[in-house]
Amino acid sequence: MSTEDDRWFTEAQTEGVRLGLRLGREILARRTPYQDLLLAETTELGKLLALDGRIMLTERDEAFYHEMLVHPALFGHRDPRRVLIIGGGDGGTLREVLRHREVEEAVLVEIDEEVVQGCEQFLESVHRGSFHDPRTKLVFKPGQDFVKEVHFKYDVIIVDSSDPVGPNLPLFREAFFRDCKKALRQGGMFVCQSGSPFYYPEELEEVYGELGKVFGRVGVYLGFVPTYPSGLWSFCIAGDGELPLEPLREPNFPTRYYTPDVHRAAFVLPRFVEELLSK
Ligand code: SPD
Repeated sequence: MSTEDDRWFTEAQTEGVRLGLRLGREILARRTPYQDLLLAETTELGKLLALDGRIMLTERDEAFYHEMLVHPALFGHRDPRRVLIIGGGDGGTLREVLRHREVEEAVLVEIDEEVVQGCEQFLESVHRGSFHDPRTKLVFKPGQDFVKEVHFKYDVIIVDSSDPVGPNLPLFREAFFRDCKKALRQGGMFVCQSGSPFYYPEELEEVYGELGKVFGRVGVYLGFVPTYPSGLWSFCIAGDGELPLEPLREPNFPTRYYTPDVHRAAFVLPRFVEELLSK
């Protein structure tokens, strides 16, 4: 941050690379029981949500991320009625899930109630009322505890977490993936964000490897999120049946990034990503 009228939010994307967003009005800045929460206006990208100094979303590009986290699994599943979301307290993933008319129930499990409260109040453009949809159930507890104890089964489990550091690490480990597999119905799919293959190839490699110990099939696909490190973003999708390389339905709602062709193309990987997955 610099002077009063020239304040910047700077994320250290690596030890030697930073991304800076010029800020306008600060909306909310507080320490919750779990993390530092910041909501602020930026001068070019709309509102910013950052947790522990990491960009979770900006209004300008959040749809790119949320659509790509949700739609390959939901359009690739034959009948996605019950969906479990771990994390995603801003409501963007929930919003995209609820756009699928097949979905009868969406359970969102978020560790930090203050994230949901802050986003509900100040990020209407992101959640669009999804917290109050009659199909939504909100649970506040660590995702790993929820899946360990849950008796219901889901068609799709989506992990919308922050990066695999500190308190988020359990959400990227084999034990958690095993509990998720138990919580999936037959034909179910698991999907998570798996970081920047450019700056953090070892994170993707690790998640891919851990998922491979648990699920019969694991796939990787890519999207573009300009405010995440390097912009090129990876997702891992896993299950015991066919991977959803082809969408089974077309969107009957407007999207900003996802199309059926983008869905197919996202699974085509550049050489450096193929190579790191074949190690
Ligand atoms: N490097 C940041 C990755 C964050 C991924 N999840 C963001 C949550 C938005 N719903």
